[in-house]
Amino acid sequence: MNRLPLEGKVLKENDRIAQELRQLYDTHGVLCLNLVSSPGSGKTSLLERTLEHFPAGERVAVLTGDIQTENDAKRLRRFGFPVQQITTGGTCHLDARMIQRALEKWRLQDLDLLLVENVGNLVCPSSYDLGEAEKVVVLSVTEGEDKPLKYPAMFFKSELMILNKTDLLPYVPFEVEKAVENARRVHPNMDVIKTSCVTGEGLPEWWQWLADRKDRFGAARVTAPVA
Ligand SMILES: Nc1nc2c(ncn2[C@@H]2O[C@H](COP(=O)(O)OP(=O)(O)O)[C@@H](O)[C@H]2O)c(=O)[nH]1
Ligand SMILES: [Mg+2]
Repeated sequence: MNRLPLEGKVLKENDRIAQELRQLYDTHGVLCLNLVSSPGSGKTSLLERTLEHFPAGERVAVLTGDIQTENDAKRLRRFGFPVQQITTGGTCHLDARMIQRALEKWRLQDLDLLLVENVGNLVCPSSYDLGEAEKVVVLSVTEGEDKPLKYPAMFFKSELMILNKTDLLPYVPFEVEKAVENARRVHPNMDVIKTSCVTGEGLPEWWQWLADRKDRFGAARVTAPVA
């Protein structure tokens, strides 16, 4: 009986903190992106290939969320950039408070880019704003072309769909055009990049997308940069 009002309150509180985070990112010129997908689509693999590509001086950090284990943080720390694991202990999404707590350990003025890997789940993370500039949804070719239609909120709220594991296309019945069409039925003109974290296909396009987003974010900032 009390479920809806309570849920509404939690989401309202989350939105308040997310707004504080957004203001903080703006003040310090940090572009925050929230990577979402089902478990196993390749979020951590994409982040590995991204960190591997960055020069040592890149001002990037990663927060990676899972219900249990430090596995993803261990995979990502190998590249020398700041990485923190957030274990939710059962919660199916990251929320803004978890991000706020994690960020207490870092100086935002040392960063230009914050990449957040959300808990693998195509439902709950769509309801929790983390103060990010944009969401990026990863869909892999083993999941079926219909997922954008089944989980529309996630695709509607994401600016970019990474269609990952294209190296597996010869082995699975998956129509790329259909998947893109479904995504764009939910989110017209959504950006789409096809990648393989195994062969490296499409990764330069993703890196370029990131660079363009950083430039666009920098140009659109409303607050003057802080020293
Ligand atoms: N064949 C293939 N496997 C991939 C690709 N990207 C990730 N994987 C594999 O998919 C599994 C899940 O990847 P992971 O990055 O942990 O996914 P996450 O749960 O979304 O973070 C791992 O076994 C990866 O090696 C890809 O592009 N092609
Ligand atoms: Mg992962």
